[in-house]
Amino acid sequence: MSGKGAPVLSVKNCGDLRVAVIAAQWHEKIMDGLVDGALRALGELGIDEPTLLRVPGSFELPVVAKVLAERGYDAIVALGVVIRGGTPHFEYVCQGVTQGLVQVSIDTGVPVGFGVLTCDNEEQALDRAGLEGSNEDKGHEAVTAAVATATILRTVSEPWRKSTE
Ligand code: DLZ
Repeated sequence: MSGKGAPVLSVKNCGDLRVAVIAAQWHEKIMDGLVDGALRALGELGIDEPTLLRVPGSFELPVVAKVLAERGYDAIVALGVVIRGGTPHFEYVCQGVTQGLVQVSIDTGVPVGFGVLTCDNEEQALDRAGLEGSNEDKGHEAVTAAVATATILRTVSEPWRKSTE
């Protein structure tokens, strides 16, 4: 999947949203880039006190996302890096985390930003990690998408609010 065609999102009036970032711990350098990008995006949006939780691996992201969504967070951002190995384990972890996070967002109505890199090798992941020399910044992107979606959902329940002005 190419990063070409990504929208430039304008997100306003979101400084009061409660946002949690959950980050796996495998592949430390790449994860550091994703977490930095996510926190930078939150700062740019005026969300100054996000919750940041670390879980062991990407497979553990959905259960924590579910509990946080049920505790009243307006948006959750899940960050992880899964790199293909020589066994089918990669497919099981990717499928579990992806379906788990989709299920959390649909079941709870809380948007979950998908910042989980699923790559064939470390080079691909580094290119998406928001590090110096990376072409993409998926932690930043996942925050912006989740918060944008939360503001849209808020205009549904509070129609007098505008999400982009
Ligand atoms: C076991 C495992 C493997 C092989 N690879 C990764 C990976 O590339 N990225 C990641 O986030 N987690 C990996 N894990 C750990 C699983 O996500 C999970 O933490 C363990 O299977 C324990 O439930």
